[in-house]
Amino acid sequence: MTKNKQFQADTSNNPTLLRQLGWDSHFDLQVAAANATHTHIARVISVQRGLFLVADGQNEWLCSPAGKLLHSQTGDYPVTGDWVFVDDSVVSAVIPRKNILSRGESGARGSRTGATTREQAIAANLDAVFIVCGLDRDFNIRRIERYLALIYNCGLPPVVVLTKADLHDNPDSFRMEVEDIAFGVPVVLTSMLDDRGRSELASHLGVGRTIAMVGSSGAGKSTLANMLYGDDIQSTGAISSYDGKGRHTTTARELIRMPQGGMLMDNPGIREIAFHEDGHGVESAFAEIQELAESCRFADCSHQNEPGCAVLRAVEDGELLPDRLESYHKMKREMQYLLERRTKSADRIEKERWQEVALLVKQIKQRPKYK
Ligand SMILES: Nc1nc2c(ncn2[C@@H]2O[C@H](COP(=O)(O)OP(=O)(O)OP(=O)(O)O)[C@@H](O)[C@H]2O)c(=O)[nH]1
Ligand SMILES: [Mg+2]
Ligand SMILES: [Zn+2]
Repeated sequence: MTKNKQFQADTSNNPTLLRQLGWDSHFDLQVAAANATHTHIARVISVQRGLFLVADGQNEWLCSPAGKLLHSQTGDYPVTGDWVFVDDSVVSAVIPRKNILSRGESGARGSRTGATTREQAIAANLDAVFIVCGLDRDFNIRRIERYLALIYNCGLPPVVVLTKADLHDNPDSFRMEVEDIAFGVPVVLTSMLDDRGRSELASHLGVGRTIAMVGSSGAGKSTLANMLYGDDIQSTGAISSYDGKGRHTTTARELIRMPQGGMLMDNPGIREIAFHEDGHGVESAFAEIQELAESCRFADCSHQNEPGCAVLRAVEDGELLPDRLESYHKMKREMQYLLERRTKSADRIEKERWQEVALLVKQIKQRPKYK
């Protein structure tokens, strides 16, 4: 089969193979709406130096982005997990996503260029996210809280995976600590030494499912991928004994096709966690505070110093940890900041638009009239 023949007609897509890579009826509808019958469909399984490694269930090949994608400012630049239209070896468009996991806005980064937006996106079209945290110095309950809020914000179901359980005699205490802040979220203990947690995690995979892993460098994501796969397919790194922080071992994001069916995405460590401006991730992540708040005297209680605040009372009574409330306030403030920033920039855009219109009107008025 020649290269051209292979990639030109839509009939060359095998629907069964696409479904194994995660294709479902949502995308059928998107394609029908796009009215694009003569393009090949593939999934981005990794992004490497501006090139996309794509797969259609039969082949894997590298593609470059079409010019119009490079200059797009609307955030529809392909990320790992995206379904794309490809013409030969050029990705021409992204099929509208079901969801996107992104790092959110990071206040410190300033510039709102396309490149910045791209950098924030981690993965598209997911069914669940594993929050991977090592039971060594990596363990940090406040960080897990932030990941939970981030993932809820994206509308995705989280699973907390506590790796390196072999380092403790009683790892269950960590599991319970996490369960206390992550209501109804599965918390799974794993260890590469005895495969515990393996079958429970494998049950989240399955044909058509896509799961991404997030967590700091050295948390044990690649080790987990290997354990679930049943073979060493991802390279792992040793932790430097000096600071307990892993070196960045996995540098290219990659969707791995799992023997259980489904795809697992091994991410490089996300060191920074920030938020989207929209969504109710904080509320979902702090469900118990939300519930207490219903008993506050004032409906708009900020739980800081108001009389009749049920949340503050719960802290006094020892039912709610002060750290937990502080964490809630901190995330709320961050959200507020992002919201304000967005409103401000929207105002500025509006202002600039009117300036343009005014200029245009002026030019029209000045134009000599020909009769
Ligand atoms: N004792 C113990 N060590 C583990 C376990 N899982 C991972 N490790 C070790 O932790 C280190 C980091 O593991 P990786 O799987 O490479 O971590 P990663 O999250 O993929 O890191 P990046 O690719 O840098 O994001 C390696 O030295 C592993 O051997 C475990 O269950 N028990
Ligand atoms: Mg890794
Ligand atoms: Zn209150």
